[in-house]
Amino acid sequence: MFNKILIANRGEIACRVIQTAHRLGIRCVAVYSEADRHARHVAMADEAFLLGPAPSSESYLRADKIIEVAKASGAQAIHPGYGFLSENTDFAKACEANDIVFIGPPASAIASMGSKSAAKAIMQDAGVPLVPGYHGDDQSPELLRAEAEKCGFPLLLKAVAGGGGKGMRVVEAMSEFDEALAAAQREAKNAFGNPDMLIEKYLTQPRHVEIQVFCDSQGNGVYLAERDCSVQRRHQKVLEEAPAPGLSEETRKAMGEAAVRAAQAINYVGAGTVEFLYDVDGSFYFMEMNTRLQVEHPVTEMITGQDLVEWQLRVANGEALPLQQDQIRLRGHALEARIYAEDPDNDFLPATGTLRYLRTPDENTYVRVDTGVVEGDEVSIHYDPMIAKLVVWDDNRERAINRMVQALEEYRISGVKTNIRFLHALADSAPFREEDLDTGFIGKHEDLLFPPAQLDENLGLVLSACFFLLRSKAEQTLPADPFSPFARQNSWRLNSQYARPMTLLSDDVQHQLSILEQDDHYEICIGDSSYNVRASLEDDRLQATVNGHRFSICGDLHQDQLVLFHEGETFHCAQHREQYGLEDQASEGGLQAPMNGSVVAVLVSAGDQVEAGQTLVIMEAMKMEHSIKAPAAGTVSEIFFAEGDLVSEGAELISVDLDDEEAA
Ligand code: MV4
Repeated sequence: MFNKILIANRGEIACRVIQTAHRLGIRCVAVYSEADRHARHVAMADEAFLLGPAPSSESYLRADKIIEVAKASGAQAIHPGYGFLSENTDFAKACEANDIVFIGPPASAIASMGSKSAAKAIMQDAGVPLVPGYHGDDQSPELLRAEAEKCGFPLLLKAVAGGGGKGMRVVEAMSEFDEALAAAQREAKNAFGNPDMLIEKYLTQPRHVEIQVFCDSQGNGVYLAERDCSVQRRHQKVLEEAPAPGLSEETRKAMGEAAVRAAQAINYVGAGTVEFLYDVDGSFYFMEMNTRLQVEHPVTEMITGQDLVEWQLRVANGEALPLQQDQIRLRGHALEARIYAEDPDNDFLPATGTLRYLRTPDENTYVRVDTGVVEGDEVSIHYDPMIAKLVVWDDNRERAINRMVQALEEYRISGVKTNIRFLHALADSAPFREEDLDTGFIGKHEDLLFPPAQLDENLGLVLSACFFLLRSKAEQTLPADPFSPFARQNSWRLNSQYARPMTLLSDDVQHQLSILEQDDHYEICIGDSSYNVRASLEDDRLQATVNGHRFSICGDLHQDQLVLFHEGETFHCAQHREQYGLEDQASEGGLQAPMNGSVVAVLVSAGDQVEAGQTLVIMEAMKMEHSIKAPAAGTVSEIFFAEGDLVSEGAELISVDLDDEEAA
């Protein structure tokens, strides 16, 4: 086996490869960009080399530098992961030219799958079923019309050079054909530099079912069952599972054998995936082949009990496949949900920010988390916004879904928007549970996938108030917190009848609460509603009984901002305070942003003389304004931000030279 390999990737897949390599006693060389200096994959590796600036084109796509690092570090092989250089024929060739093993298929096999029409021709010869249609070189409009006529409607025009759904057009009738063809050709020419088209019968409700194949360099090939990846959004997989619900043993065998024929037709070596369209009537058709280890490989590992990265390493090392076809057994059902930093309520716009609070479900036989990030990491614009893959397994699909729903509820992230609630709604939806799957699933069931908040707003406010109170009580033993209600010893603590007001801001609305502490419980009033509450807080978990209803709920309190995690959803609120305390500000006169937010107003200019307590800057976070005040009299020396700027917590906003007598 290799002594040392280089992992030409980042994030969860780099970590995943390192984990198996270490188990096999192989040393790992990581590469990283400037944005990834402190990344988990770098920390896990035995050594790591800087490639360059954050953009992939200057780091993870720099084939030349990566090969140089492999040679300098003595790595015998390179694992490319997925994405980046994993399906780059030039890179595979460059490895070979430098006597480094590329842990993947031969460059020629990658190249064979580059063109859709060429791939279809190879598959036809290998006896792999194709969607009826035309994939010839003759692209004359007359011939294409005749082929369209032969194929029937609806049909699909696909760019020969396309992929991932780009350059596709559905044609419903011959009367639309000429115009659709011209448009599709124009689009394909612009996007891929090649206007050539395929014609296919359009399947209206297909499923995406793909077979995991593996081949060794002795010519053996096996399939490790299938994955159903029908739940996609804009050609982006969201939820994957294995085995495919409802697929018969015969279909699995036929599809698996077709996939192995497909791989062997291109002299494949290593891990590959053959994607099929699976039609409602049980027929299946070759779609494309991915010549890499895929993101969703863990569901296959869970149902086969095999480590596919270990298989890759063994095969790349020239060993025969670890198992023969009849030794591959399937057990139970696995699901994978891709947790993304994105905003489902804003058209799934990628989200960025700091993973301020990050808790994952406990891992065991049933639950696996593949991730490349830790709490405190930054999710940047530079790379894929996937935070983690949550993988679950159980004896059957229903149990596996229950595990998934439970695990999503235990996955808690604040600081960056995520799709966790969306995944929770999806996995728990009736049509998903009922196996009503096809590639249109998300579009068809939108009404179920964006449910209104489940936690009643008043309840959320009451629980939040408890969290604020109990956290501040817990911090009482620490140096005095001037905002703690318990700092008001005279009026609050000693007089049990004093009702303390609390202002909470949620969803842009201020809520006035009044809290009366009795001997062993609180009476909390919001408007006309009154809540009898008993509560305790241990670390980040609040146990509260509200009018007899018991909650066990976690929260992340940061400055004045609280996020409560409730059954996969989050409840956000902020405690309103009159002002930011002078005591909080740096005594030297450097005034820092107390939280992430934006600058609403800068009320002074450089050179201005200011008095103690004078408001200098107004910030806004979560729609609430905070005044930044001068800690003492002095002169403004520099202002670092302007109105409208976004600032990060801790950033210096303004500096004030304090007058001598004050500064001492
Ligand atoms: C199809 C199809 C229906 N009929 N081909 C989309 C991506 C590309 N690689 C193949 N795709 C499709 N090809 C025929 N003849 C429907 C799709 C399709 C799809 C396929 C798999 C997963 C998600 C999809 C979403 C929309 C359309």
